[in-house]
Amino acid sequence: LTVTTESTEPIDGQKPGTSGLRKKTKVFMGKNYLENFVQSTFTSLKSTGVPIEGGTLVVSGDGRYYNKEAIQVITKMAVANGVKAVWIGKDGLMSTPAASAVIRCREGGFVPFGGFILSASHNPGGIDEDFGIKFNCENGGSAIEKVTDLIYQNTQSIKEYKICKGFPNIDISTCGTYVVGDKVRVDVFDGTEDHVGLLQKVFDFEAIKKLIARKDFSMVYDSMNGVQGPYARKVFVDELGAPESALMNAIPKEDFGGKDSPSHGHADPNLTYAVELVAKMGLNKLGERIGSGDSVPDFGAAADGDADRNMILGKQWFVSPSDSVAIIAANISCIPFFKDGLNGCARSMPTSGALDLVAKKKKIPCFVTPTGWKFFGNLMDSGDEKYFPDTECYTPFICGEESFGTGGNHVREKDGMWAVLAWLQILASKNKDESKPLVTVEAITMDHWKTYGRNYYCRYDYEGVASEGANTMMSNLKEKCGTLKGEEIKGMKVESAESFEYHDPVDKSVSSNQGIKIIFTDGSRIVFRLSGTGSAGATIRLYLEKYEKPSGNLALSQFEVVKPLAAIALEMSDLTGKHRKLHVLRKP
Ligand code: VG1
Ligand code: CO
Repeated sequence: LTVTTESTEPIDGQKPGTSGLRKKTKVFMGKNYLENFVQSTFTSLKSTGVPIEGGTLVVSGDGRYYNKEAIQVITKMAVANGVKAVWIGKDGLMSTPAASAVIRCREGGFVPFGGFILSASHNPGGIDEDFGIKFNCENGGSAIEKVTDLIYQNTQSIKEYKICKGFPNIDISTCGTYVVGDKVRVDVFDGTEDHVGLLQKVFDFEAIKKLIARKDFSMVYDSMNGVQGPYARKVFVDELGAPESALMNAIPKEDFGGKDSPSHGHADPNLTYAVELVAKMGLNKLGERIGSGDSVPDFGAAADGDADRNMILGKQWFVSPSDSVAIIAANISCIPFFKDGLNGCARSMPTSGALDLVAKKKKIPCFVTPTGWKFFGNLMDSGDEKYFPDTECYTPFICGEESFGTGGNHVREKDGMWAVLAWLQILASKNKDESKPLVTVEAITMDHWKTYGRNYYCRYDYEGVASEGANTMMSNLKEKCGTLKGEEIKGMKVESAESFEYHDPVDKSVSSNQGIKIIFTDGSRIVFRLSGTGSAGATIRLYLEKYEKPSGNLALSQFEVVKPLAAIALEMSDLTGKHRKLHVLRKP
């Protein structure tokens, strides 16, 4: 196993965003692009004392184009950097939450120091689309900013990388253990094992099985041709007894079905892209009912490309992600893992305040973090004496984001399958008696609103904006914040305006410039922020929210309700309708 040291030069723009480094696939395929990032990661880890030499590394991805090739390159570089064991999912596949589960709990005689997840999540895949890579640490969570900043620094000064060119390509289509040369060991295994095993400990599968067996209950699950297919088959069909026909698009594809598929290759579980599922559930793209609903299943759900996102639907009913996490929190004792309740919960800042209301009633803290799952990790690790000896423990813990991400502390990533099982478990617990009519997803949502009120919510995405213009807009808004307080705009008075800054209560780190947050005296809210997951240009996200109390009108169109806020937001920011794309809509 001869190690070669190849010379290289820094490549611009290798700064990880909200969730890793994402670029056009061809950029990743360019000379040294992947190699520079991987070497910079190893160098950073070594400099902070992570035991790479002799260590175990997990490498897998969501199966998009270039996944398999990248795995071979990373394996050869890992070995050259001293790694002694590499763990790879069969066919190179592992969903993002599954990779987190493998890093945290797989029993293979070694404890991995982390893993590379190859994914650009919901972004389309293919040679002309997107590829991505991120490093997850020993806790199974995406590297925190301190680490990604260091990796970025190293990409700017890199001069060489190490690779074992002679290391054989591993046959990742066959499970097995490959021992190469001086006792380097590569394990290829079924990437669903650990994750599904863990979920069986979190949920009561028998109870869910009984729900699925009810004659008056039917469900469908859309894997959107992403990595979730094999997991969906194992969980819903093999374990829970759902018919094969409950599975949609369950075969992972390198392009997630491509441009000509109903989703246009966007494995993104929302009303816009999960076209087939949404139609099957008797809804249109705006979340409005179409047709009589007669043959519509009682439950529908979908995952994104790397299966960390989820969408929850009932019969002709859409559950917004912000509501979903709140409803799960309100019903948390239905789930065995949380039978003793929660110690804390969290949401990203742009996510609606529905969860806060539940937390208040439960008298537990609700943390508000910047966008991106990595900020939840410290909160979930807070009880870990090894890292945070003097911190209050916030686990058991759940958290969510408005962008269809929900999860708990069983792993350190959002978990699309977890969210679906959480809903099924809640449904199962409310539907134990088969002689009574089914308590539906809609009824559970309505009940929730009648108890807590409804946070009408809408998000607009302005895609393909020039970066410079977007940055100027954000800095103008930041400047305006200083004088907005007390001002009246279109009949609404500003209560506060600020650029969101997060102070991590566990490691005390500070993250600034996480979005502009404007709150009005009636509690309504406008948030602006720049996306950190794009592969080119900029995307501005605008989030609007208006709260209605339990006794108020809970059955309006959220689009109509937030319209006045949209008008104010446009006036403040000089955004025009030109790039606007409606992202999330819901209508009862
Ligand atoms: C988006 C979402 C964010 C999510 C991130 C990663 O980030 O808004 O909530 O955590 O994607 O999700 P941004 O910076 O583009 O707004 V995934 O499923 O793409 O890993
Ligand atoms: Co994802």
